[in-house]
Amino acid sequence: MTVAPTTPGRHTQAEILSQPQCWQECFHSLDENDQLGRVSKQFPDQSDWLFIGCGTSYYIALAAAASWIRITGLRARAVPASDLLLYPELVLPRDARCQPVLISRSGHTSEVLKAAEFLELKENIRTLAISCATHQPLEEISTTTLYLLPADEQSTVMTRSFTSMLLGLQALASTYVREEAFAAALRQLPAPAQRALDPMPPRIQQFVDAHDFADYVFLAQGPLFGLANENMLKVKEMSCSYAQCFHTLEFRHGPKAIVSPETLITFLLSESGAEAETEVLQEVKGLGGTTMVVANVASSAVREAADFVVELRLDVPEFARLAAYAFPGQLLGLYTGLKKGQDPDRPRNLSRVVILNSKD
Ligand code: F1P
Repeated sequence: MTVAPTTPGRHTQAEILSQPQCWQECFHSLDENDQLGRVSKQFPDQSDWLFIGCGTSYYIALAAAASWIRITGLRARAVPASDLLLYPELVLPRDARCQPVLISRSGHTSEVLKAAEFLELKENIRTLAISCATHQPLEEISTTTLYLLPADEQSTVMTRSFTSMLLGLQALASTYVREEAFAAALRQLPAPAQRALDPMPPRIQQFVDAHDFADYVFLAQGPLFGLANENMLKVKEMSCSYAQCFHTLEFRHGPKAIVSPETLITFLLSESGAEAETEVLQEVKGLGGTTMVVANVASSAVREAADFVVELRLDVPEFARLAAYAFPGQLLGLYTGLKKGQDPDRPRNLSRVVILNSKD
């Protein structure tokens, strides 16, 4: 029987465009059986949080740690699972107990499983996991698992699972400190996020079709640095393009040497750091770079220095906007991959889950 050829990128595109609706379903799933209340009671009064993941899930950890500090006022850090395994003394505080959170869409990534076993069995630390899949090894090892099942993808590349698990952890943080206003802002996101997303696909596809970029740079500071890394990874995974990521102001200290019209430099502009970040944007434009800006609202100075502007226009607290900053990079990677004749549903060299041989 011949299998009908699927349209390249069909699944990935559908999953990208489903995000606002998916978020709605995830919040409903979290609230209907009070998953967040149950977890916050199970891990009370922890003071030092450690978010752990691999690949895209490590970038969730970066954004979740920044969110946790802002929402709860507690200490929080993010590490790739590999660092915990290879350098535990650099990661685990000697004098205090931390609360680990293991992030894994599949619940099956070998390094995350090894990290969970190390923490639970060797360090005797109770762990919280967050995943988009059930009946996977991680839930057997971790003490408790937060499930975001509507966010799972058919695709290899993580898109809605990234934004949904980030929102789920932000919602958990607001539950801990009873930040009702922030919790409500997150749950109101789907509708305005849909309005922000709707015009993006045709605009970004047109921008991609009108340019041939040699490589890509993503820049951001603070809570958006994890998002810049994720945007960078989407372009790499879906289009096999060379993409890098730096803190915005760090770009001046050497990496600026690569600025040219063939390099697309994307700025994820924050609200708190907008003035300083816009100065770097203006410098890059002055050097002849091609610039793209993702901002909640673009100032006139930004519009003057940007070749392409994506505005989110989300009337929510700054940290509640983080997930939506993933949309442009996801679409840029999708349309760039399609333009290069690739199939983002089957990214080169990648597997949906990284499972290592037991000897590793
Ligand atoms: C993490 C991950 C993804 C990557 C690819 C392979 O998976 O490394 O970041 O894009 O899909 O798996 P998980 O631990 O979140 O399932």
